[in-house]
This record gives sequence, C-alpha cells and structure tokens, in this order.
Amino acid sequence: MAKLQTLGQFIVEKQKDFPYAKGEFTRLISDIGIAAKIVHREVNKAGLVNILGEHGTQNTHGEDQKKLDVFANEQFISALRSGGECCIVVSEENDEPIFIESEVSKDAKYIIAIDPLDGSSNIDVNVSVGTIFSVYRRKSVNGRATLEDALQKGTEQLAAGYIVYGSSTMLVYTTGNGVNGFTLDPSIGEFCLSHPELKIPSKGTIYSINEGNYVHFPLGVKKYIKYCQVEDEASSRPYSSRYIGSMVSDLHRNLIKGGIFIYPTTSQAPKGKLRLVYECNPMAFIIEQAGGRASNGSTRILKLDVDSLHQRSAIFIGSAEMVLQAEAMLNEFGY
Ligand code: AHM
Ligand code: MG
Repeated sequence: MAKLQTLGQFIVEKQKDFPYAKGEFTRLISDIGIAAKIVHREVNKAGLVNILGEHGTQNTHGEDQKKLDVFANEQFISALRSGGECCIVVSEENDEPIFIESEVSKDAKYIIAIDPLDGSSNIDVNVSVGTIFSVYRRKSVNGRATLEDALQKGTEQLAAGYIVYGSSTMLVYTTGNGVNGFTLDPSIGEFCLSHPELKIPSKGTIYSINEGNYVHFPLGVKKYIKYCQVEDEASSRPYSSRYIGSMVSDLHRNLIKGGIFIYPTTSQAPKGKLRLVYECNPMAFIIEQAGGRASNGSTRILKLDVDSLHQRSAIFIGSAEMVLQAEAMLNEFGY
C-alpha cells in the first residue's frame, strides 16, 4: 500500500527545498488547512442546523451575505490572525483590507487575499462551494504594512490555492513549482496527498459559461460558443456544456478533465463579474502552474494592473489550446 502523506508532512518536506525558509510559510499554509477543515465541518452539516439562509447584511458589492459566508470569513481571518505570519488580509467579504497588528504578528511578512466561500448561492441547494486564497510577500520594509502591499500584480504571488467542498473536500495549491491536490480524509481529519503534480490537459471537450447571459455577451464570445457547438469530428466537437455556477468547482473539474471556463464582460457587467485579486489571480496562477492558460481575452490575467482590492475582470481560463482558440475569436470579432 502506498504511504499516506498528509498536507502537514508534505509542506514540511517541501520546506527543505527552500533552505532560507524559516517555517512561517509552512505555518501559514497549515493555518489555512485548519480553517478549511472547520469550514468543511460546517458546510457538511449545513442542512442540519440553522445556519442556512441570509445573514441579514450585505457585503461590499451589495450582495446578500449568507450565514456560512460570514462564518467562513471569520474562521479564515481568525486562523490567520492567531497564526502571526500574516500582516494584511484582503477578503471578498470586507470592504477594507484588514491590517493585523498584534504582538504575535509584529514581524509578519505575508499578505493573504481570500474569497472565503465562493459560489455561496449554491449553499442552500447542497451544491459544491469553495474557498480561494492567494499569498503575497509584503514589499514595504518598515512600520505598518500599506495598501500598496496588498495591490500587487498576480505575477508576484508566492502561493495560491483553493478548497473545494464537494462530494469530498479537496485542497489544491501551488507555490510556483507545480500543483498538488490533497483530499480530506474525515476519519483521520487530515488532508492527504491524492493528486500529485496535477496537469491540465492541453485541450478538452468541456466549456463552462453562464449561457443564460448569451444575449449580453460580446460578439467574439458568442462566436466562440457557437464554435464549441459545431459538429467537427477531428476536434471532438460539439463540446459538452457544464456550468455549476461555482468557479472553484467548475475549474476543478476542468483542471482534471480539460476544458475552458469563461466569465466574460457583458453589457450588464462591462468589467466582468469575478474579482481579480482573490478569484482570478489565484486561479490563474494554479491553472498556469498546471500547464494551462488564463487571460482577460487578450492580456495574461497575472499581468493585469491591480488598482483596487475589489476590481473585476473578464476571465478565459483552462486548457491552453482552448483558451488560445477563444482569444483568436475574440481578437477577430471583438469582445
Ligand atoms: P460569489 O463570490 O459571490 O459566490 O460569486 C462568484 C461566483 C463564481 O463562483 C461563479 O463562477 C459565478 O459567481 C457565477 O455567477 P453567475 O451566477 O452570474 O453565473
Ligand atoms: Mg467569490
């Protein structure tokens, strides 16, 4: 029987590859793993306890917050606060960055951007949701960390990952040396290495987009959707349409099976819907590390300037050849 490797063992093992690492980064990832287990526990019993439904407040984008969004946000912030490695947390659920200033975190050098519970409209109906996170190193040297520390380009990410709370719970992350996936074994309460060195197929047969918005899409996107639907034996078209409405789950499936995920600009949302800092950038880093591609239609997601914490971006992400094909059509027909 193959030897079981837990997330904790794996990151300690990897730390040996970075002789200058002092262990803070290892602790940071393990803090995230602990908060993920607590959120997993709550997500799994969501139907049983009175934790479903609206929390009665709205987040920064005017969307109703669900109770579990609030719970997940609190869990991750509290784990990062008490860990002492993190000086700023940027969360989808908080308008302003959270500056962590305490005795334990006075030398903290990491910034975490997080979407604590992505796809939360799916909670009430028992469909997979996820957490997305991204790790940066602070640039400022002295004193309190600054807003600029939190506005770094995606290329500056040290690590990124997601947790998918699905039929099983998985944590997938990269530190820029490939992508590894861990499945939570609830019987021992540990994430165990289950998907080492994940690679996304260079092409696939799945396209994921909310086609209900078709009428609002730019011409290039409409043309690409029609391209996916045309019969062509050589390229295995028509492709299958698969859209869960939970980016983490949709992308996790496409990472394993091959496919493209698209959230374009629309006439209703001219900048797109998804957020660059804690949704697009971390997913782009992971997918690129797995051999895929991610752009806003023309520019690599990771190269986009970050002007504000909650800015939005269009995204075309997944199997490299499929994203290239979409970009070619956007270029030809406009987007
Ligand atoms: P959320 O962070 O408020 O949950 O929104 C992000 C989610 C993504 O997971 C998903 O891809 C998208 O919103 C679905 O949006 P739509 O319902 O417009 O298709
Ligand atoms: Mg989200």
